[in-house]
Amino acid sequence: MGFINLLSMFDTVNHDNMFDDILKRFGLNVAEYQTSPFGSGLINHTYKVTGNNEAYILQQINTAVFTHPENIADNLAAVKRYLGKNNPDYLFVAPLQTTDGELIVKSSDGAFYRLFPFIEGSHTVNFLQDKNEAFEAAVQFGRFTLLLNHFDIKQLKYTLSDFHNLQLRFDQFKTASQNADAAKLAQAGAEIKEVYNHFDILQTYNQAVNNNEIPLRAVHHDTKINNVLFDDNHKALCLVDLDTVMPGYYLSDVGDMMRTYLSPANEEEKDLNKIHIREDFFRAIYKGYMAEMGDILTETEKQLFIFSGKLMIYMQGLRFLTDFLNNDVYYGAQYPGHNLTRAKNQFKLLTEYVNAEPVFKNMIGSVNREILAAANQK
Ligand code: GN1
Ligand code: MG
Repeated sequence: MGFINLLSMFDTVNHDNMFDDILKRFGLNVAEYQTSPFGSGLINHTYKVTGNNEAYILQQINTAVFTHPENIADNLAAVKRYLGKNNPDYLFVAPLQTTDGELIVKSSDGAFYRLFPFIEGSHTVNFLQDKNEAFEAAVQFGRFTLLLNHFDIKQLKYTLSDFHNLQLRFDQFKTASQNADAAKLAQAGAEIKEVYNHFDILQTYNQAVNNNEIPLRAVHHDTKINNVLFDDNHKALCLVDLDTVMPGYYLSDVGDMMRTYLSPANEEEKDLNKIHIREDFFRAIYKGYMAEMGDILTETEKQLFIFSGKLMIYMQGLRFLTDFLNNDVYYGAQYPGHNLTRAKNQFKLLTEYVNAEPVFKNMIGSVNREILAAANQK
């Protein structure tokens, strides 16, 4: 943490240091490139490498989280092979190979890195203001799972086991609350109560997954808006941050879009009054995702569309709260109580979301009627 803060004090990292060895492995003449911190992910550290009229993205994998980085490389290689064969025009941003044909490089201090091409003319959106961008993103995440519909997901390794397993997240929260000191428990009293107020979410989740009511699919698992690259005309170009591509439920992808696109204020917002639901963004997500996945989702999956948002908002609230109780070991904290503030934010979002459910139901009905009418006209 301290180290990365130090780095960002300088705009550019002089390359005669830590990254030289890594960039050399990719055949780059390091004297020609400069490296600077890039992006805002909480888990991996990302840099942009520029020079020689080209650009790359260099990323250090957080191996405290991804304990088997080779699984990430294997997954992306398998998906790349499949898409390259079946959908050659699809822009899949896979890591580049070193001159030795490796997809991941271990630096002398034991850290793991990979290098991606920088997609020219692309930019990321950190604050979603345009519902068409929400639509574009939803199309991209839907298309990804659609194109992999016949890909054998047994080829995918779990890069993080039980990543979106809500029962496990709940159990981790329980353990954390048993171990936390009294002061922290008192501070988090209202949020702990919220966990139990929304216990029905855990029950619905368990019902769906324990009875195999919904299928596993190849999903992205991190659908926040800055994991989609856009062009200057606000059209989505492709997906990035593919480390958590693995078998999972479509609920993860749609639900995390709900969690991160619907409110104009993001998970860092301390002023809870700024958190509210932009209903037209829900409509955009539904239209975009269903345009791709509408024909392959099962009826049971479709019935859980609105539930997906509750699932992911609740899960993130649990995760932030758990980390607060665990002294911020996972997400880190920029100020005391940071993860409790994030948890409060997510539980406020959950309340707003639940209140909007009747509106969401109506919207789904009206979009479905539109789709049907359009189909009848053909
Ligand atoms: C982490 O690193 P980043 O910001 O892409 C986390 C997500 C959370 C998110 C919350 C591997 O993602 O699951 O939703 O923080 N990723 C991992 O901001 O834990
Ligand atoms: Mg991520």
